[in-house]
Amino acid sequence: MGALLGADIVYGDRLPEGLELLGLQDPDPFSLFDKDPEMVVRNSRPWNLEARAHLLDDAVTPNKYMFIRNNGLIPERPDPAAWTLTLDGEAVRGKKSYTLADLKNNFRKYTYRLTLECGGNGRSEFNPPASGNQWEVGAVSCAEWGGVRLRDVLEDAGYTDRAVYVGYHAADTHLSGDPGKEPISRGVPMEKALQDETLLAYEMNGGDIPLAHGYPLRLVAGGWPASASGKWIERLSVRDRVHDGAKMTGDSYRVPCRPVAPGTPVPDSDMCIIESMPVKSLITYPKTGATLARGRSLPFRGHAWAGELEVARVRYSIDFGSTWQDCRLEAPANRLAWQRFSGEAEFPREGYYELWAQAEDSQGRAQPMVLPGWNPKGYLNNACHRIAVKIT
Ligand SMILES: Nc1nc2c(c(=O)[nH]1)N[C@H]1C(S)=C(S)[C@@H](COP(=O)(O)O)O[C@H]1N2
Ligand SMILES: [Mo]
Repeated sequence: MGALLGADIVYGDRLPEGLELLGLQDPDPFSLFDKDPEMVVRNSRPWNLEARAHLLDDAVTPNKYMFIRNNGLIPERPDPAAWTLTLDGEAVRGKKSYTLADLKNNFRKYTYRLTLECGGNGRSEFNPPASGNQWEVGAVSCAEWGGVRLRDVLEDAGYTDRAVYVGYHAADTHLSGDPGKEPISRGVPMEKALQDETLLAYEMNGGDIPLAHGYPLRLVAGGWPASASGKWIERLSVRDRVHDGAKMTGDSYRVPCRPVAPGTPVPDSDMCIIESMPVKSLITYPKTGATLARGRSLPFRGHAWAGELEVARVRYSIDFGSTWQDCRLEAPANRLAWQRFSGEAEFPREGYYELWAQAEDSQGRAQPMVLPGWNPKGYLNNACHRIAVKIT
């Protein structure tokens, strides 16, 4: 440790067990993870960072603006030549392992833009407050992921008709340091695992996946809570039951199957696993607080997404939701990619305004204007996004 610090640790023998030296903690997560300094750090152990709305303006989110969500400690940079992926579980036909080279050479490569939103994005608004990272709006991204179809690998290994769920096991370590405990081990039902767009990705935005985002191999299940998209994947278990790994049970990534009054205790049997994420949108230009001279119209834009569904329309309001007008809405680059919306707002006179956006999915469900259904861990806040605008 002294070598790392470049100095002798004079009272090193008296250091209480488990205490980390301040000098070994990286004070600058932005350079550590190649993130823009405008990103917001929500936690340093484990590392959790989110974007601000205006940083998410790109159609394809670059690494520097991608949120990071970790439940445990990021593994040391793995040796890609030594990395293997093993398929096992009650419903696999034959246990089988693949090297990264096997995956790259023996399977067709697919590239998709996939929206990943943390199930807890927007948690900070819940009342009574929910514990966990106090995400505002920026725990969402739409990067371009390249890799093999999970389906192709599952079919290569073979699975029986008892297959129900694919659970992941990864190389990150539990905060306690206990090697017997996994920080998180979630997954997806077979139906989602077999979708065309569900990838075992080895590339992000045309290069290697950055370490914090799952290098060298991660699952990407777009449109579902991003916790289903395991990073640093070493093992996939084809289960004959709903996967019961860490954070699959209790209040983790589960919500009351039917709405409850805020603060109500919910019996375990009434909690359901979050699957497709609800419709949502974000105004990414201009930045909140924009000022504009009277008589000019304000061009604005953003992205909208709707889990497994397409976004059918996006509307905007400048009068606190009393009246709405349609935005332009583009088709997604591919299924499960977010969609660009845009418009020009006209303001009748000088003063303070808010620009609100509201998206509606292809089944006619629209974003609520205020906080939706309370749940113990503060998931699925898809309330309308607003920005402040001043006309001078
Ligand atoms: N192995 C592993 N995979 C993981 C996690 C984790 O802690 N460990 N966090 C999950 C959660 S909760 C989210 S929201 C996404 C975040 O992905 P990102 O950090 O690449 O943005 O990764 C998911 N995959
Ligand atoms: Mo998450």
